Amino acid sequence: MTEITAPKSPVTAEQFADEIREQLKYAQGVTVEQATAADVYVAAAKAVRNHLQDAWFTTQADTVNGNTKAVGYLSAEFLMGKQLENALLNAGLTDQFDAAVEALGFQPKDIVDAEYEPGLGNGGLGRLAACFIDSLASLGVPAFGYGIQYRYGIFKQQFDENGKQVETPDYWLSNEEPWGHIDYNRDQKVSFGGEVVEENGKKVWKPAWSVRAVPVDYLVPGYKSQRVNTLRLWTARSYDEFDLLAFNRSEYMEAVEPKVKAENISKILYPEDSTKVGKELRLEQQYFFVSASLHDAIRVFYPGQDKPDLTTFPDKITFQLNDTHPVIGIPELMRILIDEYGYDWDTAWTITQKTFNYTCHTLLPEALEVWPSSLIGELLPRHLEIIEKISDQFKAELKDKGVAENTINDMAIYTGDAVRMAYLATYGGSHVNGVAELHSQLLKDVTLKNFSDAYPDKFTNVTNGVTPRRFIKLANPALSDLITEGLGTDKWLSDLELLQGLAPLAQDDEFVKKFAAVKQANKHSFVGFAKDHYGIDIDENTMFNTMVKRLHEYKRQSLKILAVISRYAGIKNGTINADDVLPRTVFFGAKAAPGYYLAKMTIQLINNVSRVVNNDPDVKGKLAVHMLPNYNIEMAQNLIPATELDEQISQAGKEASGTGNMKFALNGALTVGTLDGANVEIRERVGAENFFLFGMNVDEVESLYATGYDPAKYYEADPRLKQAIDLVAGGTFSEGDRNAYAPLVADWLTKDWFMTLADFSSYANIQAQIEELYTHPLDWNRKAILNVANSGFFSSDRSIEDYLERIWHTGPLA
Ligand code: 26M
Repeated sequence: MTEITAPKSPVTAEQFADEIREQLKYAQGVTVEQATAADVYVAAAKAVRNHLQDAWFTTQADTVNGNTKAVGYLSAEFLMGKQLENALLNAGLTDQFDAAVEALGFQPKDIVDAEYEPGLGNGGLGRLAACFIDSLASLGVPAFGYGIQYRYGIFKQQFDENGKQVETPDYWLSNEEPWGHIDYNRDQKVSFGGEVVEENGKKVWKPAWSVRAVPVDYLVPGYKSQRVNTLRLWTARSYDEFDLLAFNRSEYMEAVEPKVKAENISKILYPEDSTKVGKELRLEQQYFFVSASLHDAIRVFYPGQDKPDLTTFPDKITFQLNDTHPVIGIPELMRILIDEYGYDWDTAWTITQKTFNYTCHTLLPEALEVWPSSLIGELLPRHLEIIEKISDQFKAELKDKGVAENTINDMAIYTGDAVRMAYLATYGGSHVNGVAELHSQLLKDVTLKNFSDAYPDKFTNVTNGVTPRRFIKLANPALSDLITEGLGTDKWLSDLELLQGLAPLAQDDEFVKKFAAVKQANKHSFVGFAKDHYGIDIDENTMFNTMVKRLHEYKRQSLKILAVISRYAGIKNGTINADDVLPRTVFFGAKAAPGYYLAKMTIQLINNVSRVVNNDPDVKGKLAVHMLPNYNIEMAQNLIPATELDEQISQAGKEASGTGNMKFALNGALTVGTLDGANVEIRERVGAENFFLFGMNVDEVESLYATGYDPAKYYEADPRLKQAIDLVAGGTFSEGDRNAYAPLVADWLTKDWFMTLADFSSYANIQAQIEELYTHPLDWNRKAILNVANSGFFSSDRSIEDYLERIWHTGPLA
């Protein structure tokens, strides 16, 4: 762990208020009297950004001139969340800001809330990238995040009167965005299409069209590190403002077509998560940001050099491929080295392989990207040739290693019809990692088994983590204060294993009561938040039970809603004595990919269960269900600290890691979960007695598949399950319409690919244990404290330390 010094207080509150006034006057052009909260937000953002500027310059200079290899994190998604509070915290300006805006006649919270959350990611993968760049800066490691500044982020989710998801565009740039520096003078040209010709025995790519990649730089301040790294997001611009020939033919609309086509590339984030879409525009996006980023890195590290010695490139920067989305970077670097800088193939290959590493974030075979060769050939003809040659070289290498012919064929990068990006990434880089112990093991044993047999040393694990700055300090200030009080220091914010010092306090009843009071206060705050944002009334004296994540069959929101329905039915028909029922409020939050039929139907079902249950006087005070719209980082920061019971109930062997699970444990929720992803490690660390485990493990799932899985058997065997499914099928949640959920019901009874029904009984049974414990608040909270105390491992700082040691082989700037 690097020594971290406390920041000096650079300004007084009065000075900071003056800086805000100055921004209002000269940048916004409004008087203090005219200023709204939105104006003050923009002014404060610019003021705090100014404070980071010198540290940003110094960090850039040290990155280029020092001898510490930098990290390039290539990611199609960075789900940053709101920036102001985080920037203030890391700049050490929080107190000055609070006092300054009060002096200007505003509430700090209103100013912070005025920021519009950028949604440049889908879920876990994008948020992980955001946590990682925070940790890199906090550890003082020189790093660049490289991605796309989409004009439209993840869609905003609403529900219609039938409870169906409705997606609306997220035009996050419609108001002034004060954080990004657009830098037209450090643009890159990215080309597409055309053909490859031979000139003087050399392959020459003659592209058909090009776009201008313009960087927008975001400052990434480290917490107490005095370092500010760069997040460089590319926006696509046209070189031809309009087509003069078309214009002269008076085809006015056609004249702007090239501009439209070019600017389309960075227009929208694909809202799929864990499915490949195989769309041309998606490949254009991937190549666009990767090509621009690689050229940018060469520009940065070899300034003004026409003939740089790029054999040193892997000593300057190591690139992490965040899933397969940036993997086209491997043939692109080959092309740059060979075609643009004249290196021979073998030298180029050595450089390329040393430069890249690949993180896999899935186990679902359908999520591993495979691109049709025809598409790559049309869009990137030179790259397809290079990929074919890499594929041939790979085959020859495997043959030399004595790998069997049919295995070699199974491992093909290029199949003739298609290119398998995960295989290209595995061969084309130095290391491959999974994101939790179980996941990395399954990658080696199943998904990439042949590769792991051939290259055992390439494979490693780095368990995910989350930044404690955003997800404890900012999200849960009350708990943060209590932790600091309990430990006698706030150093835990940059050394999260210090939380272990809280473990003895789980036996101190006074501390446990304080901890319980913090949770209650957070519940109270969330009640207010929910009233403000969703107009709903929540009883804070019920157990807050939460399941928030993308909607996917493997995550099994179905299991949760079926258990809720079963509980509802039980109370209604008296099989459960209403007096014995522990009052619960169940929160769901989940976006479904717009084309994912069963996922959207599940959302509709949850909304309608919510409507029926919340309006039924028979269960009033016992059970309430809320499907909160538009789950995003802001909601996570408000809901996680208020949650008492967290659901991590994916089918074993399907969730690569999960990171929500870590955020909940660190905020003192108990988890009900399966042995999947990082749940396994969370349970090991917090102790089996402090985790509600249920369901089949990976081996049991496998053997059930092998012997033939028949979900109907489970439906017949557990009357609670049968009753729940019958209510859905019978129209209870569709005003009598028996067809409304027929596809969902049919899927449960005949396919149930993720074995929801098989795990139902075990899940329903563990509820008794959960509720028993909850009736003993001191015992419950002792366990919750032990979850906090033993989850320090799940800091993204630790993840980054693991990457540094196992993969990147670099460290902090001197
Ligand atoms: C692919 C093609 C086209 C459009 C979108 C995609 C795509 C986008 C995001 C595919 C997958 C995407 O994300 C996968 C993901 O979020 N995986 C999650 O990664 C987390 C961080 O490692 C893990 O904690 C989760 O378990 C894993 O599901």
